[in-house]
Amino acid sequence: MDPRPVSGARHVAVIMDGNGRWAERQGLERTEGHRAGVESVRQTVRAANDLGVGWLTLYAFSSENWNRPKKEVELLMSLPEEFFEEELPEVIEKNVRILSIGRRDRLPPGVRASLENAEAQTAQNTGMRLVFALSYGARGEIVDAVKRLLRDGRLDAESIDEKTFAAYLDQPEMPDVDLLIRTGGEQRVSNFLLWQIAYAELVTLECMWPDFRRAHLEAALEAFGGRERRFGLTGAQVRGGGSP
Ligand code: V0D
Repeated sequence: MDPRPVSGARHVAVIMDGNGRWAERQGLERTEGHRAGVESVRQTVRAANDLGVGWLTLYAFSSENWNRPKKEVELLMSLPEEFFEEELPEVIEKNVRILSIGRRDRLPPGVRASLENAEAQTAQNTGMRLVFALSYGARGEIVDAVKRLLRDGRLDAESIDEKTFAAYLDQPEMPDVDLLIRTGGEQRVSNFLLWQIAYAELVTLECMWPDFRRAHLEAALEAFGGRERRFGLTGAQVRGGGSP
């Protein structure tokens, strides 16, 4: 079993929204917001690791983001390599394992290569799982899972349950999300991790992603720790002490 995190949240997922608006507000190009967002990624990865989070999943690029202006997509696609150039030594040193979800066949060869290099170099690591969602959409992930399941051809309909199905998702080992954080003020799920967020607590922040720091993560985890999760049961059932 994973060691119990200080925070109580085993899997934290983040929709890193508000980069473009952060930049436009100060008269900068949207791409400057994305660049600034990389610093928040660095700080958040460090903080999550320090706080004992077991899995951290970051929504970096959706399957719909390919429709952004060409210049913006090009800049975004330069960020994974930039990130690893600076951060991979520390990631390795801290025993963090890099993983990804999403359609990697759609990524430019250079991005794919640097991602696969990072995955390979950290494949034996046993600490925090750092998952980048790239060219990712949750409905697409579920459709891909159905395809793999059918191609596999071993399962008859009666033997499929939630557990066997989940093993065909992009990362079979990924646990359910405990805490989903969205920055940038919108209160939407935007096709991120639909299967895995079934019982997640949702924290939405007005803070734009480039302004997100360790203290925001700590506050969100604090809010999470203070909420009672009922998984469809009554409060009395969850707390125990006899049947109602
Ligand atoms: C821009 C805010 C890190 C969100 C954060 C390709 C949008 C900065 C990565 C990254 C992006 C991705 C994969 C990987 C290592 C790092 C990243 C993109 C955008 C889109 F293996 N930040 N980051 N990727 N932004």
